[in-house]
Amino acid sequence: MREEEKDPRPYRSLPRVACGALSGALAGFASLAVAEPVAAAVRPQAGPVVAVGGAAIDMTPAPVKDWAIRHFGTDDKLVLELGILAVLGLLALALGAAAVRFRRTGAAGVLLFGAVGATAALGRPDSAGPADALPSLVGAAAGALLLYVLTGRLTAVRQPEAAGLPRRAGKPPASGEPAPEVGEPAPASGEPAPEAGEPAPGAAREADRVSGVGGSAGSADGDASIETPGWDRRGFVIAAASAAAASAAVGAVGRSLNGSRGRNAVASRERVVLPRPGSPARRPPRGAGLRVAGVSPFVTPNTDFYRVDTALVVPEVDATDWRLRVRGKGVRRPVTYSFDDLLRRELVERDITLTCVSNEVGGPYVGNARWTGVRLADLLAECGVKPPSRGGPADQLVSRSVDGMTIGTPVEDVMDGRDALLALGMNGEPLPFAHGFPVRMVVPGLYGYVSACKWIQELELTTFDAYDPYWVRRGWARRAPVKTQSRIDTPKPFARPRAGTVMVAGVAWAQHRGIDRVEIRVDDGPWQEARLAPEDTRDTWRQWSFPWQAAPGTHTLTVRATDREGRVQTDERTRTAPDGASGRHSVVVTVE
Ligand SMILES: Nc1nc2c(c(=O)[nH]1)N[C@H]1C(S)=C(S)[C@@H](COP(=O)(O)O)O[C@H]1N2
Ligand SMILES: [Mo]
Repeated sequence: MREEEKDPRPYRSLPRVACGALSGALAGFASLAVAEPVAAAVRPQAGPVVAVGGAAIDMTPAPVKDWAIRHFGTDDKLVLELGILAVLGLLALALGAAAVRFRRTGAAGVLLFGAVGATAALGRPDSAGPADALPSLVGAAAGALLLYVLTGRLTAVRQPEAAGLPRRAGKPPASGEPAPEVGEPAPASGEPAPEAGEPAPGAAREADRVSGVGGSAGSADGDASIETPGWDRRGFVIAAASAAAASAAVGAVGRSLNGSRGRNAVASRERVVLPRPGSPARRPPRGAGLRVAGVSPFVTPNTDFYRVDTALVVPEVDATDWRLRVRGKGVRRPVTYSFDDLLRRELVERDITLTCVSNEVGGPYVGNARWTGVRLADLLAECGVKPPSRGGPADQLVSRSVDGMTIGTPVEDVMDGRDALLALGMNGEPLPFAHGFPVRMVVPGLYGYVSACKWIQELELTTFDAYDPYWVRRGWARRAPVKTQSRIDTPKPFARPRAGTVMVAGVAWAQHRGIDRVEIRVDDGPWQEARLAPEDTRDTWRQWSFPWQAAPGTHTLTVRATDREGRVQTDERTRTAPDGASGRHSVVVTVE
């Protein structure tokens, strides 16, 4: 108390500003909460945070995105979403604090945020039309109204009949009764609750008027004859608490509506029974998976398979009403396929290793799975499509996903006899949602961003001249065959193995060309041949191992692969952009 007596003004003016800030936070919360059920009715992806997050992802320059992927991995989206909420929260607090003084401006500010959200939603590539603006707009309208009402409580000046009231009390006049607000919740985080008997907090002017009478704990009586315009603390707390409760309820309803949408998709996935493939995968040769501890398993389990995409919310598509359209140059007439149409075709099953162009040398964005699907080349041929080498007018196949991703693949590659698939299954189960349920593309030999469209819904035949898909517009190469690469899985960097025989092992890949040899170098020594596990297909990675007679000391192990076209993995280090990292993986270990 003593401190406040010294200079009461800043402290006295605080609680009201804090309540303003709290109003701002509540208005933000209400906006997002009200947007939930509206988004559930319109489209979950049209929700403000998802839309703004999606726009942020799209506007992020490639190097920053690469950095984010590197540092946060698959958590990059969570980090982004939390970041957006944190920024929104801070802005809401500031807006609320300002709204104590400028009530209309505060409310207008909330509407402005709504406009930003709506603009982001309308600008999303998967936007379904003007309705996408509704979640942000309706939410912001609710938030603006709430802020206006709450700050109204803060500014409500007690008119003459208030004279004689205990200064902050919402209670009937009672002479000398201690102000009842002692037990009230603190108005905002960390704000000390004003103590009983303090003068009514308020704008500096009001504080001036009452400053002579307060300041001593427990003496709430003051001079009842002074007119003390105050604000209705009790009314504010009640209004704020009800608003918070109502927002939480509305938000919860919205969430559950969204959830039920998802449940239909989940149910549709559970109903899928993949028929036996007419063309099963060849059984991998014995020994394709080495028995060496620490090496990546030959088949990557679905739960461990890397995931790279721009989707803030994994699309949950109901297979029952999923359709794939095929249209564009050289397509006789546009054709639409349902999920059942695909299931009725001959299914092929193939082991194919998928790699991301954002994979650093030695990085984790590579996995090998057994995919079940239909032959993409056959389906295109049925629609009248011819590859450029046979006179077809389209050289680029653009796949579009339900979330607006566009991916461009050379028509020639898709139709040159390789196992380009519209995949429905991954390692014996329907595609997991995160990996593209109900249908995705997989094309051996090409990085995922130019071949592996998940949640696919359209195939458009066009040309590389006429159209640049999503990543190409962001500076990545139009065409991107996978570079020959190898990785040391064991020992791990900075491991401390015992001297003697140390098993060095890992994987090497050069999809669609095949791996011919893998060599290991210890420090600056000669390249030594590693033992290669038998090849499954040239579209899959190969494991390799090398029994190293390790002498004590710190050593650098380096690996290089040579593909079937005789190309040795280059030593020249490049970044991932624009067409995949090159260079050799090495690991430093200390032998004890
Ligand atoms: N719809 C959609 N499909 C997509 C992407 C995406 O962002 N959206 N990313 C692509 C990239 S860059 C890669 S490497 C692969 C990754 O597939 P996975 O997540 O199943 O491993 O999906 C491709 N398909
Ligand atoms: Mo990728």
